[in-house]
Amino acid sequence: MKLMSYAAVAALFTFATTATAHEYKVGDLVVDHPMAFETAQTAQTAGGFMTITNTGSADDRLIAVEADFPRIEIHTTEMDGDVARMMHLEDGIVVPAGESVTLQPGGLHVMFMGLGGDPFEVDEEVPATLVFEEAGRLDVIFHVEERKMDGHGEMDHGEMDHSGH
Ligand SMILES: [Cu+2]
Repeated sequence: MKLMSYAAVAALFTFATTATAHEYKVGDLVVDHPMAFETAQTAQTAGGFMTITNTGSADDRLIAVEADFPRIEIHTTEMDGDVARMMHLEDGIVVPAGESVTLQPGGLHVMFMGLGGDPFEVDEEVPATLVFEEAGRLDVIFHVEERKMDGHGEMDHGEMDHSGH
């Protein structure tokens, strides 16, 4: 009886989490929950976030992201006084062997550029291809989620200083 009840709980948990979490694998890499926040109608850019885990014994590197936008860059964010400044990472993001790297608001992110009047809307699915130096190409879906206005760690990319490019 006890085993069955644990199994039932596990099944419920799995069912409940698959609604929002999604995961992709290529080679030794696991990409967890690629997502973006909804944008304003006039936004020209949107940030993409996810966690990349390298289960292998060799470092890998996210070198590019491809999707149906005029331009996509990999950015990091640095504070310059009170101003969050985004920097284009020309060499991409290293994912060290046995470690995870998280792209999140206020830090590393994918920048979809040139939205051109077609904002990201809640529950929209944005297909993209992640290009890794070693593991190769991985098709993923960035799921667009509601932007929570709680003032914690959220950024309006449209108002950020891009002069670091
Ligand atoms: Cu950016």
